Amino acid sequence: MSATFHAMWASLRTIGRDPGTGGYRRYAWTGADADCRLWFRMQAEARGLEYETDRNGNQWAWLGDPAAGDAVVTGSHLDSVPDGGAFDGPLGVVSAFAALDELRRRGARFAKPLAVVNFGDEEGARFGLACVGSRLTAGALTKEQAHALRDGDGVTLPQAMERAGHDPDALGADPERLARIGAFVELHVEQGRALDTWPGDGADGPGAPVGIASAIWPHGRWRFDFRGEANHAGTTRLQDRRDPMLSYAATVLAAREQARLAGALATFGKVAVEPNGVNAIPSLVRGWLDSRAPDQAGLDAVVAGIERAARDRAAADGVDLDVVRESFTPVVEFGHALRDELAKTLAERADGRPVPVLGTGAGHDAGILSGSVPTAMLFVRNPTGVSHSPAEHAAEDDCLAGVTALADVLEGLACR
Ligand code: HGY
Ligand code: MN
Ligand code: MN
Repeated sequence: MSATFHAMWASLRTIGRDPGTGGYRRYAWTGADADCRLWFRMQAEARGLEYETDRNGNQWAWLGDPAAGDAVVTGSHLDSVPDGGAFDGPLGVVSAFAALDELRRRGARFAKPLAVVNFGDEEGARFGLACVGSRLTAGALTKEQAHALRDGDGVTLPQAMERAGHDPDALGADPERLARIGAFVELHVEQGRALDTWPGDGADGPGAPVGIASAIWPHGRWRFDFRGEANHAGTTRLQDRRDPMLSYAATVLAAREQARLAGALATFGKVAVEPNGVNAIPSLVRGWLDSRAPDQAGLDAVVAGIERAARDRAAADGVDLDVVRESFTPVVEFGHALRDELAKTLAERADGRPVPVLGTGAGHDAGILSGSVPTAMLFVRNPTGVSHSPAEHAAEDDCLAGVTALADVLEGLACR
């Protein structure tokens, strides 16, 4: 198993990787994305799997006839955040192929169709909306809404897709495809340290290599547009300024305080300034807020508090403010039946020791699909908890334990 895992990891590792930082830039419908897609197709065809790209640009590799229905599907995404890590997404896709290899090695007899999937544009790094491929397929995003997306250079999603050879007019819900899926299981590197610090059960010390997801926090992205008045940095008196940078800076600090008070999370990680000159007071400052909370009421309260603080400060600065929600995912509670079936399978394979069940604040395609098909997630230990960073890492033994666990649950779901 480790040989095929390593071979896949090595062949994927260099695609879209920045030689300076070691981080990844695999954005939707770019050259790096095309290279990832070619990689996926080669892995599928090397295994004799039936390869297809669906109307929304998601890639599927089938073992067995999809039309038979009740398919067991596993996979994740290959795109990244700007300067992201190697594991977020790819670990789930590589592990899916490796788990299939392992089932074949075991001589498993497949009673249902099985597929490996790569969902397109999960991170929304280029067009701002998370999980575009799975949202379109689930009908949570319309073709018209997708066509309205544009990147920071003004390129629309349809233009980018056409340049990449994919028909943007084909976009849309795919209920027939979803109706053929009996279960979707996504393996993902944990984006936190819950598994690394999981209390031991006496026989073993703390920590566990693999866990099962219970829920995903509600979360979203809001764009704050602060419009002031461009002017000369060297000649404009302080009292004469309408400086949007001040309003933005105060809002960033207010976001941190609101989140702290509410036991939630709020991050301004992306900002765009016009005209962005050292000696010019900005005319416009655009800041993107990512906020998440354990429940919807908490999220609503945090975002409302941040927006209130932003409006108060903008008014004081003589600055106009528009706030636009660009992405939102409601709370996801993974279905207990599939979750408990996975927990039972993994406990049986671990001499009865229970596998951790844990929630997360990170969004995933499994969360989007959970409204349409039975979905579950497996997490692989991340010893530092760091993610969305070149420093993201998971130990080789834990990655292989994840493949074994995924093979075990797929065997339980798809094989007789
Ligand atoms: O932002 C997220 O939670 C995920 O990485 N898309
Ligand atoms: Mn991510
Ligand atoms: Mn991810």
